[in-house]
Amino acid sequence: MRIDILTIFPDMFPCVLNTSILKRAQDKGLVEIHVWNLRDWTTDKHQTTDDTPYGGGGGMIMKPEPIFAAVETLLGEEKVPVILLTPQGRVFNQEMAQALAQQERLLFICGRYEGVDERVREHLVTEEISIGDYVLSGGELAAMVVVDAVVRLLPGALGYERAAAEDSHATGLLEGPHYTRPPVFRGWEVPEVLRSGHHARVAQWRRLQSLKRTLERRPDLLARAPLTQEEKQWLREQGYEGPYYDENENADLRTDN
Ligand code: 6GU
Repeated sequence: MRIDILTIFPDMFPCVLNTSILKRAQDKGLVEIHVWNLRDWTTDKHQTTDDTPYGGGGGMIMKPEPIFAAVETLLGEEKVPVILLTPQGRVFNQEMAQALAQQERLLFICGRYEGVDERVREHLVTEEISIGDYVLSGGELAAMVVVDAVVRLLPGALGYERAAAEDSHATGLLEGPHYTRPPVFRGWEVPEVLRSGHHARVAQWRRLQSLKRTLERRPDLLARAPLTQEEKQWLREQGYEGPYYDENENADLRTDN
């Protein structure tokens, strides 16, 4: 995969991109990430990337010319998703990360909070993404979040390959508790079942813990998680009335189409 990031603050990126999984994925050749300074595509002496809004009001708006010039230089005729990070975008989730991870190439434009000239959205951008319902000063942190979520899904990016499939949200449920040594810490014990070496019992216990935690903290996720009849029965016994996700009948419950 190749990822290009266009920003007026390129210095925000190296630390995040050169650490941990993102670093290893690049070192292994799974992804090539290029961060570009949008100012390099300006033509005036002051390297202006923004201007005052038509119609008045506060804030500055990102000018279209440097953004178009940069994207056209970087992509040529290649058809690549051009993703604008903006609080007005579709709220990012694990399914979107999985879809982006299938692409050969992605280009991210980091918008500043006040906005981007609408012609960029209309004629250049193919997708707009937000990372949640709060306000950031610019799209840079959001781009890093999306890039991290996508790159860790590339085959070979994680040391432990099953981890991505078992992550919170990949199963549609939150993950349950995890423990490591020591078996007793300040008198607090690791649950017996995890030390039993009985793999089937461990798997069953973990699934139940996931279900419990999701019911307590994020019952909204239960409507979108594939569950067995037994699990639905257990949830009913806990007082959860539904709705449930059904791959055939309840496709309309999904918010992603
Ligand atoms: Cl993508 N940009 C900004 N500026 N704020 C955000 C965001 C993006 N996602 C959530 N808040």
